[in-house]
Amino acid sequence: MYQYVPHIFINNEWLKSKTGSTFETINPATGTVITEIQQGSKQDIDLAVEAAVEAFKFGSVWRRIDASERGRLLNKLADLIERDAPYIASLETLDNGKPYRDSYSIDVLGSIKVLRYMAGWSDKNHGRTIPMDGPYFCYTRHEPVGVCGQIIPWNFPLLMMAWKIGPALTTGNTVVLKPAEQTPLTALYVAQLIKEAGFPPGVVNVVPGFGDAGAALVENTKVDKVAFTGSTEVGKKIQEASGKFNLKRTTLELGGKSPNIILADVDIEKAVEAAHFGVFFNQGQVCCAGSRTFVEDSIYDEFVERSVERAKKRRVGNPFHSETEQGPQVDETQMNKILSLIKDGVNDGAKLLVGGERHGNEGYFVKPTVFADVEDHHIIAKEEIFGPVQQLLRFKDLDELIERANNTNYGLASAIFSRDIDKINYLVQGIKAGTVWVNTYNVLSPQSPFGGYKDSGHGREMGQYGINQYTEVKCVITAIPQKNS
Ligand code: TXE
Repeated sequence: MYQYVPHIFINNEWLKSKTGSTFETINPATGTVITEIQQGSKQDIDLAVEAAVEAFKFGSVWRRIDASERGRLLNKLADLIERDAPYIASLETLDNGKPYRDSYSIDVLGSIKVLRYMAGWSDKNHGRTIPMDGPYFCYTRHEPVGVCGQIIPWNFPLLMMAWKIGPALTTGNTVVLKPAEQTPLTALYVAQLIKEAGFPPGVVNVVPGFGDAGAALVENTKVDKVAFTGSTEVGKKIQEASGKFNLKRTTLELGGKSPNIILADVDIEKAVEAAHFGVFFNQGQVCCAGSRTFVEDSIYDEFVERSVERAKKRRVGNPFHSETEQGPQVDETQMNKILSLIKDGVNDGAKLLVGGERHGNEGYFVKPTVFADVEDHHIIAKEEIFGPVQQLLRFKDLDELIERANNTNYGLASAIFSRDIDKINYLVQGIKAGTVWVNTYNVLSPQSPFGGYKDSGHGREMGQYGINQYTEVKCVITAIPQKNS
């Protein structure tokens, strides 16, 4: 069953890198090397793009198959991932460090759901006939955009692959995907399954590598669209380069500093648990993490006390143990970034109540950390920490709160916890973010759109909104001898 090699996947074949370079992928729970990966760079990316161009050529096998057949292939891929689910989940935990129970139930099962949802769209994304003025027959075709460059991060390696290839393939595009350098293993495993499912050569190509390979993909003029999930810093570079060489379509899903608003009327126990999950899930490495928790003045002290108690109980350790809630951060760089931001929090005068340091001295673990008395101007209230660090801020007035919640360059997600429907609706309209959760957090599904306002990016992924980002609308106008209604 397990045939894949950690090479570059082009035209359904495994290739060594043109430069001969390799890189190591590390187990973040121990700091030890898992294996060596062939390192793709510009030459490999260009070769992969050629394969994707060829597969997308007018009259190619892929262009001529029935739309329903694209759906069947995606369903087959989902079935193969399901068949190998325990293996893939283990690979994800080994490479990324997330608890196995999350890898299995969220990343692997979630990816299967996304692929099946997207498969269902293959023969349903139809155009329209339009009653235009004059003696004409007018209709639209929803055509694939073409060759899609897809660059994904390390926090949900498999799931991000599914979010990217699912909508691209169901609508008939071809793909060159670059996984993150920290976590290439599951994408390469799934590449093997793509071949086994029966996708024609060149339809999906996977090139592991670093930022230079990503940049080469964005700069290649034969690429029609780039879909990126990652930092806002790199997102801005991608947007710029996408307009510089040819005018590529872009969808960007970037960072966040999402407000999670807790009003005084809540069931405090449930709200504490939800806010804890909202920021600590996935070691805090979540773009939509509730990393600014605004708590109403009258319950603030109790909320702080209970949040600290909850953080103390968080089970940190070996991600393969079934009781573990929190594994290591993805790598040493991320761990050090988090520890440095914690220092900034202390220096700015926020109150560090628990955690604040490395957990153990093997691997890249950070203790669950809670800060109280955080103020809007503190660095930890402004920068994306991407770690297990909770910021508790106090508020008194709703109008002032809306202004404070929106006082950020980001606009990815937000949440409101309350039983007061009028206050909830008021806040829903005031907050600038792509998602507002009400009395829940981190709930995502293949049917509902996800994406950001402002510097959190543009475009939406998943749902029908996500499908639309992978098609061009062609308007066909044909003269007819006579018009009849
Ligand atoms: O991100 P990068 P990094 C945030 C989070 C994290 C920070 C840095 O705050 O601490 O970003 O993480 C590829 N052209 N998020 O450095 O660099 C890279 O190889 C094209 C939020 O890992 O943005 C990888 O495949 N591609 C986020 C991908 O971009 C380039 C998830 C993401 O890496 C490139 C991850 C370039 N010039 C980090 N440079 C989220 N939105 O969920 C790098 N890459």
